[in-house]
Amino acid sequence: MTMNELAAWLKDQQDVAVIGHVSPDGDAVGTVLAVKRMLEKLGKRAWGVLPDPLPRRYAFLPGAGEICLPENLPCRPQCALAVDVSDLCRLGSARDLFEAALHQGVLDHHGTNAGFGQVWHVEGDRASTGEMVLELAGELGVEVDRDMARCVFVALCTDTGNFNYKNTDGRAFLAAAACVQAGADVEELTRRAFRERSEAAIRLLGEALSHMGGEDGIYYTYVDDEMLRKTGATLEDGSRIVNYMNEISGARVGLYFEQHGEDTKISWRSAGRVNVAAIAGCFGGGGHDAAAGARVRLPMREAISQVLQKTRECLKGSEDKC
Ligand SMILES: [Mn+2]
Repeated sequence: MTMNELAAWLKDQQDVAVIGHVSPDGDAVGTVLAVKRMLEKLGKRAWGVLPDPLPRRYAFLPGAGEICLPENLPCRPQCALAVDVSDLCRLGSARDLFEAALHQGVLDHHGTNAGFGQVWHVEGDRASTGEMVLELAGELGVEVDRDMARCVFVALCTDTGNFNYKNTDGRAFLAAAACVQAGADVEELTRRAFRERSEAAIRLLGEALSHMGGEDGIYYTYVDDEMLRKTGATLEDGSRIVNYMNEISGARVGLYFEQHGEDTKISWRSAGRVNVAAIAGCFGGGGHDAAAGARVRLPMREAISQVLQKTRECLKGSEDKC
């Protein structure tokens, strides 16, 4: 359905759980918060729900303290709206909540989103869900206040790589301008959400960089339990290390591996032409052309070896096509 129809559908709802995706990023958190606030302004009851704990770096955003895990919701809202969620699996532990809702809607920008729930508005060519949420506000007739603008600005920054990625088009900048005009404080928001790190996080970065490997345009590094113990850092502190692998001259794909008990979590970043979502898909994951992830039930060493091999094969394949 169109944005206008989704807005009309939302206006008919009374109580809404606004749900983001597993491993929530700034686009998920920012849009959950902004949409929740919009619905409240319309006199509805709304809850912000994330299937995984809120990353600390977004805890300063207005309303973040009220976000809850599905199991902590005080009631079962009749309506569930998934934002920035590309498919049912990405709802993780919030999937039951979504599926049990009488009314189920989706607002998203992932090209791979084929639609789920009962109603959806998906625009695969939009850089972020944040951008779409500004339009939703317009359709709902809600004025974007400073708190919403701050949340949406962080959403825009996250999915455009602070307006660096290829998806950064004129619409992304127009959305950013609207946020700034509505009071988004660029320096403070970007510092707190993206630049500030704990000392332990910087030490962890040092550990990871000293263990990097790679050749032929594929660079990788990893974080294991031993590094976390040594530095006192948490896995969350490693979330941006992958970008360094992608900044190496000549890099085509940057990779980052994390140990999660028996699982290994993998992050891909593409420096340009390579569609890493397709590679992540081979391991049951997904994402965008330039940034993707997957989680596999393999020890890290084995995961690194399999993923490097597959990534090499895919690069070879994409060269053949060029
Ligand atoms: Mn997004």
